[in-house]
Amino acid sequence: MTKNLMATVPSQIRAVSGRPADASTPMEVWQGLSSAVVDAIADDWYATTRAYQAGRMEHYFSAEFLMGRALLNNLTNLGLVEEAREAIGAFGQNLSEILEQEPDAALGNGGLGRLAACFLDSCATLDLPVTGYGILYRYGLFKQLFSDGFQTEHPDPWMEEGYPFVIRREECARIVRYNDLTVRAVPYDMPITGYGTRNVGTLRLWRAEAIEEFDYEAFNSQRFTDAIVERERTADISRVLYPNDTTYEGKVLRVRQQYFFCSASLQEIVDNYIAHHGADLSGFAEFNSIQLNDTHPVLAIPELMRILLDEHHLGWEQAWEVVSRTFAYTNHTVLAEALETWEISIFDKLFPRIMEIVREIDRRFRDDLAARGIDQATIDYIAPISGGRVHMAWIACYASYSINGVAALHTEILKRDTLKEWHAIWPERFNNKTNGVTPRRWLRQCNPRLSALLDEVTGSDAWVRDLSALQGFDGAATDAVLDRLAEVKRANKADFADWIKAREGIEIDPDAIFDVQIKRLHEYKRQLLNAFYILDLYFRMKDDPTLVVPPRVFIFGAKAAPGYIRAKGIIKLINTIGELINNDPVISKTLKVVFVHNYNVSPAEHIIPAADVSEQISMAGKEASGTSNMKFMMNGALTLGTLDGANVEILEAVGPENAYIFGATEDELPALRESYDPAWHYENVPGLKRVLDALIDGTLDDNGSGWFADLRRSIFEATYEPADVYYVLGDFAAYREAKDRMAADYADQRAWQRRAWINITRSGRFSSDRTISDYAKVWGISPTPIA
Ligand code: CR1
Repeated sequence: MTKNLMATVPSQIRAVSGRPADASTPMEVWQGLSSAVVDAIADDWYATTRAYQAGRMEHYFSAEFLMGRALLNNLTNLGLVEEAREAIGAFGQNLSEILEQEPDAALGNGGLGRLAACFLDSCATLDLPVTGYGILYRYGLFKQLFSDGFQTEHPDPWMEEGYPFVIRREECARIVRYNDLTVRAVPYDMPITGYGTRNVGTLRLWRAEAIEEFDYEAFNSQRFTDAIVERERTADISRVLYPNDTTYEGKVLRVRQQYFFCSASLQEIVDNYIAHHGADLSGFAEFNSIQLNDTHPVLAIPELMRILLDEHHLGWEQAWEVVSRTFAYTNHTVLAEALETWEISIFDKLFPRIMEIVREIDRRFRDDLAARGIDQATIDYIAPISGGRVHMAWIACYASYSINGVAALHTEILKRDTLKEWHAIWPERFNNKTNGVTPRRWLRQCNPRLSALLDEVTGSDAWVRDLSALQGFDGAATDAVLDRLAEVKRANKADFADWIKAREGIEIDPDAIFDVQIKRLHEYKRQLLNAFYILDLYFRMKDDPTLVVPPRVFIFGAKAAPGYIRAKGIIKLINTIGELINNDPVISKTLKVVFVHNYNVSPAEHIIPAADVSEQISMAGKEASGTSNMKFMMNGALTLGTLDGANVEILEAVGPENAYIFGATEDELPALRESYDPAWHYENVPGLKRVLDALIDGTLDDNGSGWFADLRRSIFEATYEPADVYYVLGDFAAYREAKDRMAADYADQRAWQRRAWINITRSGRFSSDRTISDYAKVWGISPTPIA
């Protein structure tokens, strides 16, 4: 059982700091309290690991786990928040301040990585035998600062000061071999607690280390640099997360990373199988299944083939039979850039044997499909090797027993479009798993006021483990409850205003509408559309000072991939519009623009509980699911969005009267595009001319970068893609109408609160517990509680 923190915390802090708890720094208090939490769960963690190893297990392979902070999450799950507060309060420390000491474990880019983190939380809560496998990046996603409104990137050495929530398991180290390099993979395990259970799951993150610390010979003979070169080349493998979810750089290193964690993880899984079920690996898939989170871990497929063929001497057919019953693949995007392919030369250089296996998979694939009567053009298109490149998604589709998309619409697009050739041959492999988010972090933990209200209204905290239970309280929205809901939101907004003042130096009015768009910066997500609206509203107010405009704060948070100049241009544009508006003595009384720098998991925990409006405005068909839309809904914000990704299902859940849906739909777009002329919209749609001209007429200053003119060109000129490829001007009028209407509707606070309530009570199907229960069926695993 969990230990008494009152007793353990002071000694843990002393052990960390080497001085009395009341003389320790806040960072040391965080370290000590965190160690006390690890101490409290250690026995249960060990018991859970043992219990899982013997049965059927699911292994979640992902290059990204965007975990965020761990301490409060663990305290929340273990029901120890108050006890921790007291334990450190006893020597004058304040829990909220201590929690702020913790760095975010930003081992992911965005939605894909955060989804993996939510999934682990749900697996733990549901007592499911699932382990996550990834890389212990020394540098997480870059830290973002703004300089003159431009994004600058800075390293994020998140573990530098020590991090009690990962434990090095020296004894479980593995050797990973490349043609030109052999390295040690040392696992660091992170405990994953669940809510209302003693089970503690594991995230295993591999760190690359040199076989020998350094070449002593070289060092002794005064060749100091030579001595450490090899060590650094090895450390490169787990040095940095690729700060990019669309196009890739540093290809060889990236492929090395992918192979690194796949190989180490598989070695361990195979050895565990042998330890529990004997040396005959033909039964491997009875006890193991591996989920491939996008294409980044697809090298696990040829690597498992290699292990089975070369180390355990199975025949090809037998090995392939095992492999094709082991893997399942999730696709997370329809953007062509993200279907990874690699030059054959990279594989030849790094691991010729893996390449040989891929060639054999390709050869047999071609025979297999020819025998099925598939035409040669199709075979050439979806073969594992084509055009001198290895196609990771095609290998995944061929080897996997299950292929899924992440929202109903996305899965339909995969079947109809992105993966249609595969669907035609193996329709039974395809299934949908609409994403979800954990209500522990994204409601219980980040919104204690709303949580308390839900406990009160529902009579218990059962909703934290079963969010769908809230649906039964649709009708509980009496005036008294709605008054409370309004108080909760108002208090959250006031807290957020304080946080923003301290963090960004901007004052905002808690009574204004908080209208939020937080997500990676990408053209398809259309932050530009939002920016155009704001600028247009500014001009409308300038032109007509009598115009009645509800007070609003437009809040953004977004990182752009460092090489994605156009995305960086949009950041600069929003910051420049913000400067214009926030410094205008009249307009700033009604409007403010806030760009939260270095957006990450923990800022999201401050922003989401305070939001009124959730901007989900991607061009229809492009956002595979979205997950912030779910977090906002759970916290009582209304969706302003297109019929894209999971918005479609949110709309289904809440009904059209409780969301604002606008714009061209995915099935309308092809026809609309045929006759689409951005220039016509520019001339004829109210507001657009002024906004687009402001990009080049001196109204907005891009500091000579030329980036605003480039944004304008992207709207009018076809380059390697059609003009305004994301239909920003096409949807502008509908967006403006919906957003104006929404702002006007806000005035009727009672009606607004009622709709917010419905959003909260209907959010049950967007709990990652529901998603994971669906996956558990595909995985063939069942709850394995230790208590
Ligand atoms: C999608 O863009 C989705 C997450 C999680 C992202 C987003 O819509 O919610 O995955 N895809 O499924 C991605 O990052 C590389 O692809």
